[in-house]
Amino acid sequence: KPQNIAIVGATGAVGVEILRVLERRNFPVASLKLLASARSVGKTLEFKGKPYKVEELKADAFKGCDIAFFSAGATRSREFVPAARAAGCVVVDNSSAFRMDPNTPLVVPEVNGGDLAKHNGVVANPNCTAAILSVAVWPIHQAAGVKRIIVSTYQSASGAGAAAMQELEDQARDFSAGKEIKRAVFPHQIAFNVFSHNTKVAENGYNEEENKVVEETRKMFHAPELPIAPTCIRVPVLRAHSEAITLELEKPLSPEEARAILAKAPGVKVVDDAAANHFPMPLEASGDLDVHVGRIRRDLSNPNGLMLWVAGDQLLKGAAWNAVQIAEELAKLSTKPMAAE
Ligand code: A2P
Ligand code: 11C
Repeated sequence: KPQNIAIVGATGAVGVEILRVLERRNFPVASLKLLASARSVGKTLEFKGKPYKVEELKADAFKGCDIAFFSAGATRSREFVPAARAAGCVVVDNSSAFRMDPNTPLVVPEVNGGDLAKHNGVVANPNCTAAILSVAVWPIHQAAGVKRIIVSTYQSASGAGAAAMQELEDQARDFSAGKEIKRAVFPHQIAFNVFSHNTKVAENGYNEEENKVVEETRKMFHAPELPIAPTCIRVPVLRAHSEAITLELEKPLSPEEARAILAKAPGVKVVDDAAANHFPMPLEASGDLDVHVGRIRRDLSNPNGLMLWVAGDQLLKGAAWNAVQIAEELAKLSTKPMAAE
């Protein structure tokens, strides 16, 4: 049945993509409410060729809504998700606010869609790096048991929002024109540079992004002790994150077997043409709902090792698409006849 939808953070990098994915999937929309800060009141955004006015996010905005997509940061989620729930709305939250709450499912449908069966009005959408990692690693885990994950990331500007993407473009333009480079969003120059992820480094020596990758992947895999060693890095790419992944498995898995498993895995596209030196690239992964996986090869330093190179659109599988996919799965569950007690 068509749903009454609200998008919180509709003007942001992820919010705009949610609109596009709802169109692309022909999601049954009865009504659409676009919410953002007071700064955006007066703006309009298009959905299926029609203009919709952006309204200010307020607690009373959720009356009559069935599903609210939240993508305006954890502070806004903590403040306004309770109002959405009180209005009877199911929330798909893209922020980190509820991800580690034991009563909130944290879901990538290809990995742990079954966890959607039990929620209390909020489903959390994982961190984009964790989502992309888990889509690629889960099928291998099913086949050969992953004992340890080592992952280094190459994260695009889009992970830090629309203003960060603009900053990369502006810096590249200013650099090329020989002008002084200005910084506002990132702590360091992003154009023609690479730096450690721009989140705070915690006491354990890992930054917040790295700690999220560890905790959230463990939660989705139902593997609370799974050893994961992450290094999260920002690179001057506009959109789509890449990840170099080394897996230690319970039993050996040949690259041929891994390729066959990944070729059949939902949400995965194998891009692995050694002859043409053609492997996953953020430019090609951008706009694609699937996570691209390639460089599928042995870890020559470990008989039970396997290595992968992955690129996934962080705004889509890492955020907007995963959120809409959750809503699609929830709709399927709610239309299923209830099992007899
Ligand atoms: P706005 O465009 O009005 O600032 P991004 O991740 O691309 O930076 O986007 C963040 C999203 O969160 C935007 O839609 C932004 O709206 C929204 N947002 C930021 N601060 C607030 C706020 N205080 N209240 C409501 N929405 C907010
Ligand atoms: C980045 N992955 O690329 C982050 C953005 O936990 O939702 C998303 C942060 C999160 O900077």
